[in-house]
Amino acid sequence: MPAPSDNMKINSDRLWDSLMDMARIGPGVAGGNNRQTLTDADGEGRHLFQKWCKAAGLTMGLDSMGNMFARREGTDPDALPVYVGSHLDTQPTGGKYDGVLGVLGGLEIIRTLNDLGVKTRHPIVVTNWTNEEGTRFAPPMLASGVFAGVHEQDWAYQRQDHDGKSFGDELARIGWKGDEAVGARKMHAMFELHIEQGPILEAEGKDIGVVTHGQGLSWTQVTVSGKESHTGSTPMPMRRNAGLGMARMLELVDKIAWEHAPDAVGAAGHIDVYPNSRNVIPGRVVFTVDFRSPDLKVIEAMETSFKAGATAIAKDMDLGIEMEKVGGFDPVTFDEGCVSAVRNAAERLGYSHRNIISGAGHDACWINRVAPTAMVMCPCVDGLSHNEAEDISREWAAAGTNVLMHAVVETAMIVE
Ligand code: HGY
Ligand code: MN
Ligand code: MN
Repeated sequence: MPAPSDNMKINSDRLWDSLMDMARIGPGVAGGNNRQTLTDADGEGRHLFQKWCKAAGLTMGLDSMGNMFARREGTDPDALPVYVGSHLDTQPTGGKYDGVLGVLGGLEIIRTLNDLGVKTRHPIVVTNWTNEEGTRFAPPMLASGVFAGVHEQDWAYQRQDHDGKSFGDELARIGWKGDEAVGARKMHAMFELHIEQGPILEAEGKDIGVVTHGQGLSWTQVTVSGKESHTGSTPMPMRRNAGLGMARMLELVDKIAWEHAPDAVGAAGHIDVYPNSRNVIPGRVVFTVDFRSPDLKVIEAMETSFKAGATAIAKDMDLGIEMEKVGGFDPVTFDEGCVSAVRNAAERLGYSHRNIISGAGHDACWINRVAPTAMVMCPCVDGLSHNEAEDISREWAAAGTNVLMHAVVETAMIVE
């Protein structure tokens, strides 16, 4: 079967216009997006994506986790489809490209193949995975995790947000709970295009990241309990300050990550303080420790070190402590064949490229368990993401989508 010719390119203006149109839904306060999963804005974004898919002649499937599957027929109806996609949900201070580029890049492939009248043997399915971010309902990549058999659907449905609303109820409320059994679909392969969300590609002047691996992640939710009391009239020796305990534990997280440099990272992005009143010593704090590394042993060592250190801090300060693992996945090695398809595409198209390990988690990390999977990355400005100032150039978006298209079409096999 012929490889795509090197002059087969996407319509970069059309891609950019679609990115900007989607960015108008669930706007943030500083030029980015706040289109959190299963909110009305997420529902609106889904409707827009569905409208575009219909206009491109695709048939839409929807499973019981709200995953969307827009299918373009191949010449062989029995051939397993090649999937391409990412996520439309964003962080509360999200950018316009995290996840969205991968979904709309997949749609742009379809639009281009339609323009060129190109047929493929395998069907191609553009996918929007529900709740990749895990910010409203932990853990991240929740729906692709259920699809890959990592999480049970009933457990996922019961995940609650900060206001006690459940995933299952919210999915039904926005009207995107499908009848299709999640995970029933079989894939020939899956490709995901994503911005790097780190500084390497831009710093090295590389157009494309050929993602060979994804680093692993561990999320531990920590609840520290002390005693609310007056910040003015309570003598220092009588205080049981949960906020101070947390501060010492966050110092410990940072210290542990540095001890495992250069590849390990650690922080806490989620912090709740109760009662969070200016003149009350915090009686309870809840925070989530996020450790990551390409090496599973390092992740486990960081978890063990933190647990021991945090327990000692709590004991020393007469505080209560509970720790619960609320998210995690092992480091991932992507499929050699799919990774080569990405690398060959970058070479055929003349883009500079380098192998890279993904610092962030992605739906592809779970789907890699059930189908040959690989990722394409493009640079982002200053490596910034999960910030409304997240930015990419049109050229980077086009390069990433062209490579994605060539990898997908080569795998789906062009039919003359
Ligand atoms: O947390 C992550 O790595 C992803 O952005 N959800
Ligand atoms: Mn993402
Ligand atoms: Mn993200």
